[in-house]
Amino acid sequence: MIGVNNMKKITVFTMVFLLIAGIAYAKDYEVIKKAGQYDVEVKIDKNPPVVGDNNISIEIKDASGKYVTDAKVKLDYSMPAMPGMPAMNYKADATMSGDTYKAVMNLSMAGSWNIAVKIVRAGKTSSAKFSIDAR
Ligand SMILES: [Cu+2]
Repeated sequence: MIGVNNMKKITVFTMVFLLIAGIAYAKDYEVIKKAGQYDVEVKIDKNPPVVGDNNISIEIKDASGKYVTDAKVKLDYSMPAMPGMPAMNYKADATMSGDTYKAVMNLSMAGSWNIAVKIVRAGKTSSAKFSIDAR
């Protein structure tokens, strides 16, 4: 028979296990890309990305590894036309927060999306492009 103390131990153990499993599961979706001379690290808080709001954080470093904090950063995200659906194109402006640029990307349907992170700095635009699969 399981006593009250053992029951408590099992409960605590289960809670710790679920917490660790939850943290592992909640790991951000990460993409590392080059945009011209810049190293771009994109994190999406939903993994996999979802239909609806996805919070994106973007870190940009220059060739010497220093954070770039004086750029204008925009997000273009699109889905090419498919049967019964015209091409969809959306834009979002990122805002600065510490060393990170943040934006919210609202995906209107599941499937493959093309994303371009556009970095405008000193009159030049550099882009990092990648695709995601939204669920
Ligand atoms: Cu579509």
